[in-house]
Amino acid sequence: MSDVYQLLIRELGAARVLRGEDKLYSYARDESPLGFFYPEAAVLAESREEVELVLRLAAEHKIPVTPRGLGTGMTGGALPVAGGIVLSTERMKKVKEVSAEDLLAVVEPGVVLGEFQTLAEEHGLFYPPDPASLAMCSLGGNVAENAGGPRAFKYGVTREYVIGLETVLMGGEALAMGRRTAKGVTGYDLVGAFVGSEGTFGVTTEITLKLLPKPTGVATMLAVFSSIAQAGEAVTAILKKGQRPRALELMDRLAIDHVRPKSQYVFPRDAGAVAIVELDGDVEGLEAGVQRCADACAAAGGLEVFVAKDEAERRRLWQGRRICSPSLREAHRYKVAEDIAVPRGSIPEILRRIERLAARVELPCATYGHAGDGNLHVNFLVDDDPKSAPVRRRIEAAREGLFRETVALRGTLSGEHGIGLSKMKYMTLEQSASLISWQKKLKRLWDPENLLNPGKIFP
Ligand code: 2HG
Ligand code: ZN
Repeated sequence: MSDVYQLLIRELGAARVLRGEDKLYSYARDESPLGFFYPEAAVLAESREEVELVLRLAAEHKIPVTPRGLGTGMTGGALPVAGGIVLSTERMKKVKEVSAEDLLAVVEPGVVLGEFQTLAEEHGLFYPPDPASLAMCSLGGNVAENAGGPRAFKYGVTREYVIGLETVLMGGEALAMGRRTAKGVTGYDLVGAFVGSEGTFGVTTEITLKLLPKPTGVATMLAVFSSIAQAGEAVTAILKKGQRPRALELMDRLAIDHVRPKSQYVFPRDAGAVAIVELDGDVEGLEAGVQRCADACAAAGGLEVFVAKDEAERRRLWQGRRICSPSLREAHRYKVAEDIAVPRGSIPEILRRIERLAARVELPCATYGHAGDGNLHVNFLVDDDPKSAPVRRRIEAAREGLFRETVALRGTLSGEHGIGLSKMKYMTLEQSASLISWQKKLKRLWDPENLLNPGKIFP
């Protein structure tokens, strides 16, 4: 087996075939709380040909391979649980094309999302998906996880923007799929199937992304409530009014209080909950939309509404929202972060059930997230080491309880973070045995020996 690593070192150089615990430290973890899984080596590929080489050798020698973007995943999708090789595409950072005429871009998987959005905007274009980690996540990782974010409310998630993919299969065969056109129904939608497959079907080496014209106006407001229940009612009221903001987010009191120390935006004192509502479109039409959303918030019991007065204030507000997850993690080392989604109309009901559940398992719970999509980040705040059996039991009760309530409301285990390693054992709560078995068959089609990102998604 070690011959393979020697060979890779010979081909790519020792600087790109990392070995030994010290060098592998950052490839053994991700943003999940699942800890460290050390691979034998991390290979930093710089081209499709190199990805082909790694996957050919790995198949020949039956070495498991775990593809990796920038490691910001929250469910352990990039953890090399079976050892072997971590195949990182972080160095494949070329933006090959941005076309204002065809409204698309062609990129390599290692391009950082935030940098790509800025570049698109310099061309008068717009790439909507905006997970909170946008400054440090890669487009390849976004494709693997079908990443979402606040703007998914109006614009949809990553899958809606990926129109073409070049992927390398286990064994080293490269496959180009999809198109450059706005529409297309030639053959099966394999692009749709590969997006969100959590690195279990193939390794992405090139992505063709649909772009939109950049909206000319944006308005962002913050509505303050005394309770999360009222904020939830406001979300439903805005939806019922037929409003289509581009983002409709909630943060409860605990989430707000945790971001205060590092937030550039000063959240109103004593806020029990806030809703962040962002509208875009023609500047002229924005004011009326803001007013209608503000009215809906007031009718649901909103105390105050603040409209960001300029771009700088908008940015500060979003910075405050984006640091929810890291701020909670910093304060509660063992926090358990979920990302369930329920049908939009069930937001007030799931919020009530979460509150009851948190009380029952005796864990403080911070809830925030993409309420407009029914997608909530439910964070149980754990300070004691989960290695102790009573702590572990409470965490398990919280997670299972949450998933059961979610599924009872016809929701789903994951709105945007994927199943990865952390939610595998709950799959059967949501999906039938036969649906799971057909998905496993699909996986075997692309990777018969189960060498690509093994041990993920399915129990
Ligand atoms: C967000 O929306 C991210 O901030 C992370 O998806 C959420 O803490 C989390 O689970
Ligand atoms: Zn999120």
